[in-house]
Amino acid sequence: MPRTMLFLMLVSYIVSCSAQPGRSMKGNSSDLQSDWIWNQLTCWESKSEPVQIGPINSMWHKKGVTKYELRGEGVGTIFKVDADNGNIGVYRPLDREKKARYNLEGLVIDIKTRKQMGPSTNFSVQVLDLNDNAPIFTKDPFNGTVPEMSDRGTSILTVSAHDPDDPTVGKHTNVTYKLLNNLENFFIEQETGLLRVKNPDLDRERKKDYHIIVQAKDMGLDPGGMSSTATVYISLTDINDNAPYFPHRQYNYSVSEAARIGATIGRVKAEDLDEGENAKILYTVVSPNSLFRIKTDPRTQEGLITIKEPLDFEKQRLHRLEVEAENPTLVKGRKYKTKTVLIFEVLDVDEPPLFSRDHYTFRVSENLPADTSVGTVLAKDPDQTKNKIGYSLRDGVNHFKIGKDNGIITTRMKLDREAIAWHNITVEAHEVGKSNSTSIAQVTIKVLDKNDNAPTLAENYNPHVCEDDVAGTVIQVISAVDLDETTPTVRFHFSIAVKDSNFSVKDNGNNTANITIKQAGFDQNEVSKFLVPIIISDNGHPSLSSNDTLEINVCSCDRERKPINCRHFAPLTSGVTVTVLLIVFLCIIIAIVLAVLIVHQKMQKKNAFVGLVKPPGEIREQLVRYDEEGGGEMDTNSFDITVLNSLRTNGPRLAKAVNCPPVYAQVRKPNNDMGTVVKMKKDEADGDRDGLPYDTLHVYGYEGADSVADSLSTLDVSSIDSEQDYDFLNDWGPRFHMLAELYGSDPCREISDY
Ligand SMILES: *[C@@H]1O[C@H](CO)[C@@H](O)[C@H](O)[C@H]1NC(C)=O
Ligand SMILES: *[C@@H]1O[C@H](CO)[C@@H](O)[C@H](O)[C@H]1NC(C)=O
Ligand SMILES: *[C@@H]1O[C@H](CO)[C@@H](O)[C@H](O)[C@H]1NC(C)=O
Ligand SMILES: *[C@@H]1O[C@H](CO)[C@@H](O)[C@H](O)[C@H]1NC(C)=O
Ligand SMILES: [Ca+2]
Ligand SMILES: [Ca+2]
Repeated sequence: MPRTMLFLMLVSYIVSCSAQPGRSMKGNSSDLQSDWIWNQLTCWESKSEPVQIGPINSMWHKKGVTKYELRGEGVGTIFKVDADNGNIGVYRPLDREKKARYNLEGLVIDIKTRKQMGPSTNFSVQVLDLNDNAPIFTKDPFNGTVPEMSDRGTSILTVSAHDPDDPTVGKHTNVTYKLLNNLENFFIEQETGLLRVKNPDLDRERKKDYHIIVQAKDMGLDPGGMSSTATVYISLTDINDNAPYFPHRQYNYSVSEAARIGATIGRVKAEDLDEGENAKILYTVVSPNSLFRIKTDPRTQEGLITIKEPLDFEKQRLHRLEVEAENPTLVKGRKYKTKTVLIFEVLDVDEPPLFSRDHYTFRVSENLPADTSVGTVLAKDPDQTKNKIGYSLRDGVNHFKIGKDNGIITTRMKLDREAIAWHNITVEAHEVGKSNSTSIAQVTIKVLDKNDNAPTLAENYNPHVCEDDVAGTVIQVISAVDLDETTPTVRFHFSIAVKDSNFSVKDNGNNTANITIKQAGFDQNEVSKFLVPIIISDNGHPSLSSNDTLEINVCSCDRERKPINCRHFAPLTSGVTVTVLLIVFLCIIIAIVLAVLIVHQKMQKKNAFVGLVKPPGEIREQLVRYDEEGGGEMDTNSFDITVLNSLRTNGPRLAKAVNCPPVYAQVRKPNNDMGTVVKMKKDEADGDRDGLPYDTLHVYGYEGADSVADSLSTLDVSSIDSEQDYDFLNDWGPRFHMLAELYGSDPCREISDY
């Protein structure tokens, strides 16, 4: 038995594909029952032709009766077993890097019964490594940066490669690195793959990008082995190692003198070989007291030159400007400045004429004859050509003209200060022979006053004297106005034109005067009005004066000198006040109301208002008053006059008067007691200027016998007999004209009837 085993082992060694003795000779006798005998089975990868890797043997095998069979991965394709002797063959190339070990099962099968004989055995086939893989770089390409001018040995980056072969076998995965180009600038540590700078003078401004090929090889430093390459891109980063410089010593510019303040009039550029932050440039003007400014255009790093003050060709034609440029950051640890000169040539621009002043103010007296000189304006051509200047007026040509060549403004007519006190005109200057270059100036001409207007009364005075005024009473304070300029020194003097025994004019010395009564005892029945001529003069040189006449009415007055009755009243002239108009208006309203009342009553049937009289609660107060009418027609005997007298002495409280001109003046007076009463009431009414025209009904209320109009009470009116009863309205004056027309008959016929 041991002899057989030794033999089998020898056979196994011979048929193994292993070329390395001792590796596969490991005996396996773990199977205590010794049912199976086999050696460790191994196979080299990548064998292209079939190989036998060794037998498996079982006690149960009987030649011709049983056969060997395999189960497991790759059985039938990769692995096949000889049915008689148990030899295992490999029929396909293996790849250790894909699968390093195959697990298989060996069996013994009875050929006839196809039954398994004895136990099976598990065994494995191990794939042996060959160096069939080159190292693989982890990246391709590698990118790295390093500042320019870096010292020798400055590390840039580490490349690395991985070898998939079996690291336990030889130097199959022992990778080393080397550079295939750029050996003068860079080197690589062969074991670690760390790439470093070799040349310390790498200059970004000369060459920025480097393209390096790096090789990775296995088998260590031994010759041979497998290799691969990768690319490394190295980019140099900038350091500030270049100072800016101006390509030229001098730059020339032309600039119009019309250039606006703040406008860019030129650009200058200092070059800097660096980039980004290191190429930023700061410009400064170094010429003293310059009217130029320079600043950096952040986009282009150019210097933009602007002006602080306007350029003037006529003043200075050339400007020299020294400019410095520098990096704001240090250049290789130091400050460097560079300088250049900019020359600006100012170009002439045709400028419009320039007035000696923006605004002229002249003074001229009014009333001077035409062609009086007012003043002179002056304009000049600011350009070198010094063109002749022509003048014209833009407005004010009605009153003024201007000398085309000399700018002298003269009047075209007499000026009237009282019409236009200020003339604001515009003068235009243009260069002769050119239409497009004009400029203007404002001219204000003040017209000086002359005393050419006499003073007049300030208003239409309407004074009156009262019959019981005493001597010395001031009946009116008058003042005056003057169209001429009224300065504080202007004085008006008042005097009476014809010496008068009744009135005097006393000048108060403050541009007013008092009209005073000299002697008392006026009676309007004697003289109803006075005309007092007054002279008003001013203190101009020469003095001017005017004649005015004051109309003074004589009136009977109450205790406060309020006129009650004046024979003469100022006619309604232009001096009619609003109050008077209002009163007239009220009178008309009353008349209309009255008319409406009458018409209304006329339309009532008699029996309709008979009923009205009796139930007093339903009658308005006005109607009750009508009911109080006095004795009525022919009832004079029973009429008590004292009642009326008491009413009279109780004052104007009841005597509400129409504040109208003497409308009752023409009423024909009945010649009995009632006539007296009515006259009295009428006088009261006439005299009471403040009263409202409420008295009408009162008068009606006391109408007595022989009334021409009969009772005016509307309660008594019948539509038949009232036809002719309103003729007296014609006599009531113009205020009742409308009523008279409505209800009266022809006044002339009526008068002839009396
Ligand atoms: C590396 O650099 C190359 C060339 O400069 C470029 O095409 C590539 O995109 C870069 N790769 C990376 C990962 O930056
Ligand atoms: C003219 O100018 C004067 C002074 O500037 C001014 O007081 C006056 O109101 C002006 N008159 C007119 C009509 O513009
Ligand atoms: C003028 O009249 C006013 C009152 O109306 C009086 O105060 C003044 O003293 C009078 N002037 C003279 C000079 O009498
Ligand atoms: C002054 O008034 C009286 C009446 O009061 C009159 O007779 C006389 O003519 C008047 N004198 C003058 C100058 O009007
Ligand atoms: Ca640089
Ligand atoms: Ca720089």
